[in-house]
Amino acid sequence: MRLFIAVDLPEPWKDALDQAARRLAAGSRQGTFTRRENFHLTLAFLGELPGPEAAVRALEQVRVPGFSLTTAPPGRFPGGRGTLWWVGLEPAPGLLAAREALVRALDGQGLWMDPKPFLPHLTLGRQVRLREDFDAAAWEAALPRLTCRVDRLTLMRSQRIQGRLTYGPLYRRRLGKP
Ligand code: 2AM
Repeated sequence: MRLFIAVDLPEPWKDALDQAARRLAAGSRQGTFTRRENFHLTLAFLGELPGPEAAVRALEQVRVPGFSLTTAPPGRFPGGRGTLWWVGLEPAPGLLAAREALVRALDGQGLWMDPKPFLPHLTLGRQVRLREDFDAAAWEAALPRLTCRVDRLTLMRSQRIQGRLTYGPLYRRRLGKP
């Protein structure tokens, strides 16, 4: 099963991100845009594993306080078949400490093999090709700055169900008091 560890986002974040993705979609001639219920922050992508047990053990070992999360400006990862558009997150110390602790715990279970630097982002759309008349500056100016507290991490399963990319929680780990 395809697993990753994520931060769930509050409903007002999902509303704002959904709006941003819809406005981006309206200005695009191609792209797959994130469905409202799928918005999350990935802290660690684990890939295909035979089961959730080792990831649950790793999460049980994560002992860090809850932290605050704040959005940062949007950005893009260019690709051959179009561009991935995202909203960034501030690399605040609490977020980075939680990610570090998680990577150490995953490594302890033999689950960590992603050498890429951590670039916290919320994906709005993949394989996007914009229309010529898209006003990126106006789109960016309309993005609200969002802040929330994070008090748990979630082990998620990614599946295609009837052709739809679907994420489902398998286990939640509560974080400590700051
Ligand atoms: P993305 O939003 O940048 O595509 C579920 O697929 C989550 O895991 C998504 O947030 C996705 O990030 C991330 N993900 C998928 N494949 C990945 C990979 N090879 N390396 C890192 N993260 C990945």
